[in-house]
Amino acid sequence: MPASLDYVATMHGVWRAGGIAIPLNVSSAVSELNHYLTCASVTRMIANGKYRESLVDLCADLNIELVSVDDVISDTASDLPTLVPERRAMMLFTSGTTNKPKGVVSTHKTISAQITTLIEAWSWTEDDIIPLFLPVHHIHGIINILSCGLWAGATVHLFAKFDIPTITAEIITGTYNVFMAVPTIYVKLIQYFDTITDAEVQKICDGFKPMRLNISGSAACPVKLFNQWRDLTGQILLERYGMTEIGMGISNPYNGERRAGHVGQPLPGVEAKLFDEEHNPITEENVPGEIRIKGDNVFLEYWDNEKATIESFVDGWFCTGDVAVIDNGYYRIMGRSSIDIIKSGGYKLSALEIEGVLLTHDDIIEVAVIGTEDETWGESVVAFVAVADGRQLEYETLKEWCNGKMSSYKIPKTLKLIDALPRNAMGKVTKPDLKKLI
Ligand code: MCA
Ligand code: AMP
Repeated sequence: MPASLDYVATMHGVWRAGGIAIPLNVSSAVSELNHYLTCASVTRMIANGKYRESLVDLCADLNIELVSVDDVISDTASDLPTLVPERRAMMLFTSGTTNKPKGVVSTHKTISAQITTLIEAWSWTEDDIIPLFLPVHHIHGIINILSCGLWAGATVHLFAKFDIPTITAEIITGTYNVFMAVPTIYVKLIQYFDTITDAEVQKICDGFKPMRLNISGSAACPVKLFNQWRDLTGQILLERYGMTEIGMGISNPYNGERRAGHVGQPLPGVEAKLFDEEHNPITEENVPGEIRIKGDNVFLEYWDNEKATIESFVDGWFCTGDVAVIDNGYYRIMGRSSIDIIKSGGYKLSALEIEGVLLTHDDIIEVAVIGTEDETWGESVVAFVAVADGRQLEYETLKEWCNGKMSSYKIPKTLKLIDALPRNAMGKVTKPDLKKLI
């Protein structure tokens, strides 16, 4: 379900009944859903309308009971179980450096910690009104906006998608006092300003001006964007850093200096430290290391994947794979330790997962996927492909072939045909060499 009252009722129903809620992406391809449902051993799928229709065959194949919200919603509450905070509550699928996304399991305790931290740090109150137009199968939409809003008794306006004219119409009338989005959304708003009159732009910027808070996160906010947004709206963006496995970890302050290009300091209740490759903590400023996190906000486990869970912790610290420095007291993210993780439009993508799909194409014999810098999307997906002798491959044909095999944001935006992929002496593809070819 997209963001809707049915979504909220279902999520809370599953939680109160002691189940594990697994919110899924409404625009997933069937093969992606198949992986999530099988991996998570899902027993029951709740979907409405056209989404329900499209799931009939898949659920039948996987022996999953498919019901609509109306089938399960009731006026009279049954006796509900008493839940211990350690009970598993939610599983979100996230890409990593393995081929297929993994299920990140959080407990009621994890979720409560993630929410209460933000309520305190960002001064949520019941007077807040916020739009939710981000997808509701990720932390940003589910925890930072929806759950914090409900916990605080605030008002959350639910939108099934990010539709600029609809949302800006509300902003003009001063409906909202808090706004949270990924950097791509701010870029898209600024691009939209080029398509409307100056007077209309002014009205929208005047709607942003009195808000108490504008937040950017899920991907790096370029300094240029930070400055553009301040010049247009007077809003000093609060940038923060998070991850599916930890919720939010590090944030610029609500009161105090919000520094462009930096993500601030650990949130209340969250321990963060940088470590070098030998697992030694780094204490000096401006020395890069991996961000590691401890706290009640950290997830319980990767579902049914003990090996991955064990490997992602060292001495009780969760290893994020993000590299940062501390620069004059604030964390500054330098990038990720793996070239195979791409952040595009705020979505975390696995190059290996996309390569796995492309390799099923009859004409493709070799493929390597990388992310390149992109002003709108943060990073954009590029596929280097070697085709079989005598075969041709056009970008448009490949794009069409990809439809239905992966969500649209994973489909490569650029195709580079190449005779053979560059490899090192060990035969491993050297992706940094590919970056130089762009
Ligand atoms: C879509 N398109 C893209 C991409 N996505 N092109 C390049 N790169 C992309 N990533 C293309 C489509 O193929 C289509 O092209 C056209 O853009 C419109 O597609 P549509 O899906 O309608 O795009 P949109 O609605 O404008 O989507 C942009 C979006 C969306 C609203 C920014 O990407 C989004 O909601 N992102 C947020 C994801 C998020 O919530 N991440 C948080 C994860 P054509 O027309 O040619 O077919 S949680 C997280 O990261 C942690 C915990 C954290 O810190 O928050
Ligand atoms: P996800 O797995 O979708 O939760 O994505 C989490 C990843 O998003 C992190 O590991 C970071 O690489 C990235 N990320 C989130 N917030 C920021 C930020 N403010 N700056 C840079 N990267 C970020």
